[in-house]
Amino acid sequence: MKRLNLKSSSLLLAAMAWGFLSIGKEPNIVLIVSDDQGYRDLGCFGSDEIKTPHLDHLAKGGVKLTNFYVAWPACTPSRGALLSGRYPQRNGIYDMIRNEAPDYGYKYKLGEYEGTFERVGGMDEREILLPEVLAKSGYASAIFGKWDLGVHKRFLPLSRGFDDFYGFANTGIDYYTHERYGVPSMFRNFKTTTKDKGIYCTSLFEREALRFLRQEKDRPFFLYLPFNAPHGASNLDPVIRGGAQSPEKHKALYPELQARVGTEKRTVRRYGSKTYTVPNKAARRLEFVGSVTAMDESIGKILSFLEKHELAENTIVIFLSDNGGGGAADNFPLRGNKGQMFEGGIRVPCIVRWPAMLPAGETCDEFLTSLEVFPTLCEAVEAKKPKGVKLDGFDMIPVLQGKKKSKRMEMFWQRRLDKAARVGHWKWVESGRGNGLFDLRKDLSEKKDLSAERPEILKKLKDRFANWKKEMADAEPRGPFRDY
Ligand SMILES: [Ca+2]
Repeated sequence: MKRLNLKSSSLLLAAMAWGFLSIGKEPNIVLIVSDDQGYRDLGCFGSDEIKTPHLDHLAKGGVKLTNFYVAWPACTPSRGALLSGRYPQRNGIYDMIRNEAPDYGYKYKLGEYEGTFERVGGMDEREILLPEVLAKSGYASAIFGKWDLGVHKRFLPLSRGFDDFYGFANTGIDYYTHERYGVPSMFRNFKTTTKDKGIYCTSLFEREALRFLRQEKDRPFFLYLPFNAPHGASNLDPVIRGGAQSPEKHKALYPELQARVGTEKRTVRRYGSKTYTVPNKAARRLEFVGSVTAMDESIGKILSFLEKHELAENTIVIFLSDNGGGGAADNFPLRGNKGQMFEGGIRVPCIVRWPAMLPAGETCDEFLTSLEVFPTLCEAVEAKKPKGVKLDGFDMIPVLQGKKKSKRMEMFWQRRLDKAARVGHWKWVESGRGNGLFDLRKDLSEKKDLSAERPEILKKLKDRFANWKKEMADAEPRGPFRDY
């Protein structure tokens, strides 16, 4: 929304008298991120199982993006790229900030945990994040949920432009204890808190979001709401850790799954090759869908607040999953899942609603990515983009309005040794999970490898990837993984 360019105070007074001033106000921003939700884990993305009435309502009032990617197939780098507007390899967060030892059954003692990478790693302080830019335009910014970009004080949200933080700073917790493998992990601003231990965390993030909205509704606000649902619980107990956690109330909405709940034997190698009795597939899916519906209900309360206070018209609401579905998710019709370079790892459901500027009930199949979010929001609020900082995306509003084609011609991904490139409708994957050249226009499920038939296309994509790698290598190095 462009601000009205009112040149004289008399005109301003006239505008106020006519009640026009409200349309000249900067838009509010609500950025909602879910965690490991699959491409088909929303009613409006084709699921006939999962119940997401409020997200479906959001889509009806805005634009559904069906060809939208994140910059990395798992949590930390995906979020870093979203908030910096830069490729993971450019901003420095191109791997997870997490300890691997709990995967092998190791339990940290608190004092020892303090010195681990999960505790000391974080987003390079030279990176400029979205709330810092918005603050310069007078925005109040808050984050409630999963931060995932560093636990030390200098990395925490309040050191990176946010005014208000309630949530966890590492990459995953138990939904009720708020512990990460036994380590208390809930924060209020700079301090950990155990005050709400035992309360389902989605409800807590909703509570804090509504508090912030009540407090800041009369000025421009940026509410970042990265839920941890439906990510698996980071609990040492393999029975709990097997998946998401849902309140009973929301599980009761899925009688067909409930009827099939049971247990099964599973050998978990990373716990020293032991066999456990764990929840069966239906039970894991039940916790998963229940946690999504609980999150959807919380999103509904945020949307209701906006409507009740007549803020919906000029609030940009963006919803996306941080990476492809993992665990009990449903990524149909995409191949692969979280962590992988196939579409199921990187193409995610996304919805953008902004009634003042965007059409309602539309579907956009243009090639777009989460790297577009930062420049889009800067443009929407007329904030100055950070000087001298190379952003990797562009304003996508004209594309969502149906006025322009997407400027995105290519996108690249690398996770350790796994690589992928998309150039136009062609996709190349080279990974531990499989290789191939695919024509996404005809083969969205990446079933038919065309490497042998189209060597010239394969070469072109590999060349573009090499070119991108060189550009990333030439960029000013950023920590914590890269030496600088
Ligand atoms: Ca995730």
